[in-house]
Amino acid sequence: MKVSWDIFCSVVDNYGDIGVTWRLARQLAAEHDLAVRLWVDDLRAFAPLCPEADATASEQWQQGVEVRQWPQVWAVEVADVVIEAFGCKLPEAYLRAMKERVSPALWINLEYLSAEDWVAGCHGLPSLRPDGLKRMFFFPGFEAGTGGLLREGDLLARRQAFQRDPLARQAFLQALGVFPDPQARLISLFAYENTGLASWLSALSAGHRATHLLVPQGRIMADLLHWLDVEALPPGTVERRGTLTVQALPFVRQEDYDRILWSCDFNAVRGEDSFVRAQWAARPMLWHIYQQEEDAHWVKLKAFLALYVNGLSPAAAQAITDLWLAWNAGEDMTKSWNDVEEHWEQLSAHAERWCLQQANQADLAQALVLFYRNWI
Ligand code: TRH
Repeated sequence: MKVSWDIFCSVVDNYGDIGVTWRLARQLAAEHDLAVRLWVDDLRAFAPLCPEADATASEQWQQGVEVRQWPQVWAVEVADVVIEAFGCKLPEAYLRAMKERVSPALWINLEYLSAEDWVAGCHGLPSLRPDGLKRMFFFPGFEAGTGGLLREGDLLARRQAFQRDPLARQAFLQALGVFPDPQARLISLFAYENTGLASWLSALSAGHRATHLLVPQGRIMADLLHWLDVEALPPGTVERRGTLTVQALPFVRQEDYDRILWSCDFNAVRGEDSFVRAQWAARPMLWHIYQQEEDAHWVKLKAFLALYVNGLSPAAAQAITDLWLAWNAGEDMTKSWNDVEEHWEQLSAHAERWCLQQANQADLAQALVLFYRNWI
């Protein structure tokens, strides 16, 4: 019999919680031959990532994963491994069933990704609860001693094959309705609301290089419309300002979002999952971090930058750091964008190097499976 895994996802906002857990669930089922159930409390966030999904179904099978809506009444058998994603709080009835289980289940709290240096020290630590249950803390991360990053076994090979094949890229973009000028640089933009956007778009539109900007539907749209001075930009629509072409895209399935990242020369991403996928795309990028209370996100942003710029010249490191800090503060991007353009080649080579360096770590699904094997 297959080892059974239950993954619990509570959708707080946006797509990160479901994005990460859906990706993990698929990989565990596909690459580790596990029986995986993904429990989601709000399936409306799932359907855009997986358009075959039925947002109203209490149970459905998608890509080898049993996807379940959190029910009103819990009467299910506890799995061998229980993943509580991002501290989402397991249902009381499920916890009671865990206490009654004859052989204990491994209970893992999968934490948010952070590059802070305390992460390796806390990764894998247990916490004993007053009710006798034990919960293990599992931290994704960028350095040895952490749980690593989500990365499917064949991801890099698929990405490299796609990037080496201009016809595959062209066919993919055409199917999306994207026909960039052959010399144009392609940039994707997935971000939260940002007051710095106008200055970046102005710098792009006044640039000496043509840029084709792809913007999937999302929270940045209002700032984009404001700068363009248009009322709406339905998916597919193209607007031109100076050397900048702006094109709205639909929100695409998760697999196709990867291909967008692979197709672009530069990717602006946000949150957690798109941030990791942009690193596997191996192109220079700009991260809009998810804002936290009391500005806790700044520490995380700077911790990642400190790792990421390793190996860049001081000037290139400063340029990319300034760009990321300006973006996340919603400040003027003109100077930092021009500085980044000066180091374009170096930043591009660095992105590939960073990707390969990160791929030396065991991936997160593999690390979880190993963690379970060592635990039993
Ligand atoms: O949506 P997000 O802002 O999610 C955030 C973060 O995860 C944050 O840490 C968390 O606390 C908060 O949610 C609750 O960004 P993220 O993590 O990049 O998730 C977006 C997902 O959407 C990712 O899996 C990629 C996917 N996606 C598509 O599938 N198609 C698309 O067209 C786009 C733009 C994204």
